[in-house]
Amino acid sequence: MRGLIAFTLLVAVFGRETFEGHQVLRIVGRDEAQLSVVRALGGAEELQLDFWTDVTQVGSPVDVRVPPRSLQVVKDHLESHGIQFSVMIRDLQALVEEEQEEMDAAAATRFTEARNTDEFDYTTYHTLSEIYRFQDQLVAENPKLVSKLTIGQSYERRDLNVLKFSTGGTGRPAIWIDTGIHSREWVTQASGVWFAKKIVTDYGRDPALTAILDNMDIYLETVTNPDGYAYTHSANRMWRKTRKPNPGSRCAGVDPNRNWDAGFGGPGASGNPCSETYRGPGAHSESEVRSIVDFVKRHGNFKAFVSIHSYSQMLLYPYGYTRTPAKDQAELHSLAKKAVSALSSLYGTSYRYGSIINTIYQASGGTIDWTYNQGIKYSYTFELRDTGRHGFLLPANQIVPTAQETWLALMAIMDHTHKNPY
Ligand code: BPX
Ligand code: ZN
Repeated sequence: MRGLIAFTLLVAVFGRETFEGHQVLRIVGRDEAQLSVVRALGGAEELQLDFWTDVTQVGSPVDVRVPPRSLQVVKDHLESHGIQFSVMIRDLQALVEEEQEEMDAAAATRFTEARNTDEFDYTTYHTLSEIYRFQDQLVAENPKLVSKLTIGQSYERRDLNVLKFSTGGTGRPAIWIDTGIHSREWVTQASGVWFAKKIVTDYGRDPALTAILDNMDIYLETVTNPDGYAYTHSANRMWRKTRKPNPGSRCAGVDPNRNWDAGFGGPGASGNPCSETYRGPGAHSESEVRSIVDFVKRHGNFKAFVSIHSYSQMLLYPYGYTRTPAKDQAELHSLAKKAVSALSSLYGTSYRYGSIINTIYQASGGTIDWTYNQGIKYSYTFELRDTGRHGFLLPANQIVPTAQETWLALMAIMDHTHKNPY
């Protein structure tokens, strides 16, 4: 406890949590017994482990961030149980500093903030206020195509902004895209910004996108968890959840991808507020989630819903909470195959695809299980680059290539949705 208080003070005084000496281990459990050992490590709160991937399936790698004071214990423990692991990231703070230095250097060469969205630097990571400013500029530059809706406020009262791309009409069928529901997955918010610019650039030029937008609207929420995102800049680069305090616990935040009313409370989520996959006190308890739920219901005509995460290079469809195949499994699977092949065509990036539960792990209360059960057939989740070399700290020089290749997959999904009305 004294350690924790000293540490909290340190963060309060010096601002940011450091990850000096933190390593990311990749653990592969050979059988159920080994998985139980790994899960038990997660339950030992004093070790302060941060599971970057959840432990639910034999043979699937589990990436865990381990602080220096727990490293020896954890490694010894794994070895004593004959559990295989490797060091994926040897010094996490080095990656954090590299990323921060790149951001600072890019900011220094800009002198002033971008005056318009052509000047915006798509090759670097940005703060929340820079992204919000970009959104307003994009609207001001393209008033006939783009508008900004505020669908609610976050726990800390930040606006939840959604860009609407529409060429007119009322009650048109629509496509939803969100990025950044997990705040530390920075390449997703950065890609969301790039997608917004891509849409205004390609409308009227790219026949496929033009046809889509002549019949459908696109809604894009780029910073779906703004409190978390601000916190990743100000205090803890590795923050994933929302920022709402949990009464009776010293741990804050709810996992907004376990908070939806789809298998809520079942296996593949935690009831422990200190867990990275804490489901929250009830379904839709988080304002960031509730605002989307209300908006989607009020709108009533979404035909595709794409929720974008990183990392692990996967394209996933429902379900995550149950092994029961989705009724549209065959179509979802063949469209995923097509989307992934379009993605790979650009830089050869390879993606796995399939249902959440069969491809990554069991997860309950996930976004797209809820949207699918609401009748939105084309519900997908992406896990963008990479496969663990940098994890959430993807170097900024990969932002644009990642966004470009992902856009090809998004176009495949949007085009199919447009051509297959239901
Ligand atoms: C994706 C969709 C539905 C349920 C789970 C996922 C995987 C996602 C998660 O656990 O919420 C993984 C992640 O993006 O958060 C982190 N990661 O694997 O790197
Ligand atoms: Zn995520």
